Amino acid sequence: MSRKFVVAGAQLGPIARDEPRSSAVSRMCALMREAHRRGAALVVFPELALTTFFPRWYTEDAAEIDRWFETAMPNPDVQPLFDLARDLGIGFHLGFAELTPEGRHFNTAIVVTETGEIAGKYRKIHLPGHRENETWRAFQHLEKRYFEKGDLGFPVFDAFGGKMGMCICNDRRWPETWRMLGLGGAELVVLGYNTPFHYPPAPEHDHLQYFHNELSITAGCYQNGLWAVAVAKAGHEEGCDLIGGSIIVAPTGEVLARAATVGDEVITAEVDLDRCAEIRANVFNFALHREPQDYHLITKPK
Ligand code: ING
Repeated sequence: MSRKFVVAGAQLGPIARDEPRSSAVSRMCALMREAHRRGAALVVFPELALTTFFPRWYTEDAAEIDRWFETAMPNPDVQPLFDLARDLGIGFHLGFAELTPEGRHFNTAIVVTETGEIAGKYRKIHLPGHRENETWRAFQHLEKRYFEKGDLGFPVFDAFGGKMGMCICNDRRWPETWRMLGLGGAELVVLGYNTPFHYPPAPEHDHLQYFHNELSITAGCYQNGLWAVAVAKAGHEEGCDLIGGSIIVAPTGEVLARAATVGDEVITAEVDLDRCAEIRANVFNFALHREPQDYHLITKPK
């Protein structure tokens, strides 16, 4: 049985600080309809897709921070997205800020199948940025302050006829992320990102942000023989320019689709999960060629 299907990336343009979740959700519903019109079985939304990228601001007010988090998933704000997905028979990936009943804060993503079940959940492990207010920066990047490190590992789960995995934004820059998912048997990895064009610690690299985005994802796909759909929250958001560059990448590392704007935009490509074998049975046949006994430095604790 063929394991070919169309996937869509639904890139989001800026979400304003005072933009209600209902507005972001209706924008995502419009993108989901367009993805469905193009025959997609799965549509991928960005990281933290319900609100503006709030880690760009410093606050010590716990109530203000918690305002950006979801205490249940689904919840009344996102229910229209779940309902539309079930009506259209399409699955989706959604990134959001998760506040657990125990009061723990995570940068989280889920994959929901066409029947509306949550098939997979991931909590971001590589949290970039800093903890304290660093006033020398044009904007803050306080993910280490507002989120805990994810505690679910890198799950690989059954969905859409294959093995799926997730990561989130900065995770994509770390080869260990992709190898963990590859070793876990993932055939398709979906992820969202919010990546500022300006990187305050090394502004001389600003012009390389799109290159580093593609370099990280295409390498991850090729070196682990898997597909990826990577989707941006993009555009000039509350004074901060976020890169677009959403892409769909094949196990060969080839980019099959790329966003052309920094706004709301759907990109699509047909994935064939059986094509992972071209890589996994040959150049990156882990059983035959990989030598973990020589890699001890890679997994040495800090
Ligand atoms: N954003 C950025 C990312 O990893 C960053 C942070 C930007 C790190 C540029 C290094 C260079 O894409 C998130 N949300 O992780």
